[in-house]
Amino acid sequence: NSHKSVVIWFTGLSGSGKSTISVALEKALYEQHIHSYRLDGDNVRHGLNSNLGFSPEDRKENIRRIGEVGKLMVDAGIVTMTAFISPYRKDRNYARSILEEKEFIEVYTKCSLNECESRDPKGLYKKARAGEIKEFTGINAPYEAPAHPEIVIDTEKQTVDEAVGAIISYLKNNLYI
Ligand code: GGZ
Repeated sequence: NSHKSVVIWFTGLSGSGKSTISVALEKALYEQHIHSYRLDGDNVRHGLNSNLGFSPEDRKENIRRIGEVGKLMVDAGIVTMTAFISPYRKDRNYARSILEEKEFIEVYTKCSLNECESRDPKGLYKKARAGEIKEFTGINAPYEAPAHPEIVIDTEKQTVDEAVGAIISYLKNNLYI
């Protein structure tokens, strides 16, 4: 099916729903015969970026490389989703800057720290509170919410299906798909 290639850049706290929503979006795009690919911790932090940790410098380099890979994937004509915390506005804006204006859609999965911490799917907030993980985003490392994201999903109120519906509508309304 025809589409414009684009990077759909998810940003939000750990546990805010980036992965869950991007996995569901990937399925919805597949069902519409749109060639998409998802970059996440499993296929990037364990491979290309396995030499990087969570210091501000390493996160910056993590995001820089993901942005560059996203750019290559857009060149290859693929709808690309990235699901990383990407806590620094400057780093996200760098990723935005290397793409054309319409090739970067920032999706903020908005969720309070309180709610993310109560979800704690991997028990990481608990560990961070116990001092077992240093520089954990939201606990002892910052998260800078986007000022002007193209899409905001309130994951405390919207279901996964509603979130996917909102993103698909955005893509249709703006003639990406
Ligand atoms: C934040 C951490 C940390 C620290 C390990 N801070 O919930 P998860 O497990 O699956 O998602 C988090 C993931 C964050 O990696 P990103 O590449 O998305 O981060 S960034 O964009 O800031 O570079 C979490 C796990 O890795 N994790 N240590 N200290 N998240």
